[in-house]
Amino acid sequence: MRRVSVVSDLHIFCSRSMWSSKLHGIEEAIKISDVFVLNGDTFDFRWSSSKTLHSTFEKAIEFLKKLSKINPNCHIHLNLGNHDHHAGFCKMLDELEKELPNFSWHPYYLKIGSMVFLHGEPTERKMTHRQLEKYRKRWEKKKPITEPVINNLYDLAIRTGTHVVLTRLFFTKRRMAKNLLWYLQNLGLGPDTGITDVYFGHTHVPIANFRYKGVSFHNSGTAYKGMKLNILRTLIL
Ligand SMILES: [Mn+2]
Repeated sequence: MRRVSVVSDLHIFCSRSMWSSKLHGIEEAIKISDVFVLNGDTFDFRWSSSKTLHSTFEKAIEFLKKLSKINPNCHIHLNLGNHDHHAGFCKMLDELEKELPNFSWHPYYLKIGSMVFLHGEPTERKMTHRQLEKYRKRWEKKKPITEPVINNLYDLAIRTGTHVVLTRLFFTKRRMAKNLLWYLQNLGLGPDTGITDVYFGHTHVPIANFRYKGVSFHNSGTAYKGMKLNILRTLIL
């Protein structure tokens, strides 16, 4: 029996993220877990205010090193999302994986037993894995946003709750579950292969145990200001 904790969308380096106030909870979870999954958009290289991307990557690597030292018996898995999938960063993660025995990274998904962990862009629409790869490539080419106007508009949307309202309208639970299953089916990880649980993020709205076609869906929310972040816990046989 392995104890698993999952968290997603910390958006570290983005000024809207309250990740540092969640750090204590994360550390405590690592202490009592055998597996800890960072489920995508852990780092935000698009909204980062640092001068160079490389210095941001280095800070991210330091953060991961610190987490992995908290409990050597806890394996840290980093799944990437659209905000932290970057070729330069991937190279550094390869090196880190060689250096740390209790750290692994996965560009798209992680499967442990009957559970699948993925960031969750395919919640948006029916997406094949090939389409997801293209989607990530487009994100990688996007320049960091430095224009204060756009940043302020986004801040306003978060503050007034518009972000949550729009997300709930657009991403109904059933629609998200349906799209995720379609993607997993395409990957060869459909419910017929024995998958029981899907952990995802990306949409920023927490979901606990939403059942659809025999599979349970879970979303841990986000560390964005004014929004909810749950560190999800489960057991794997
Ligand atoms: Mn995302």
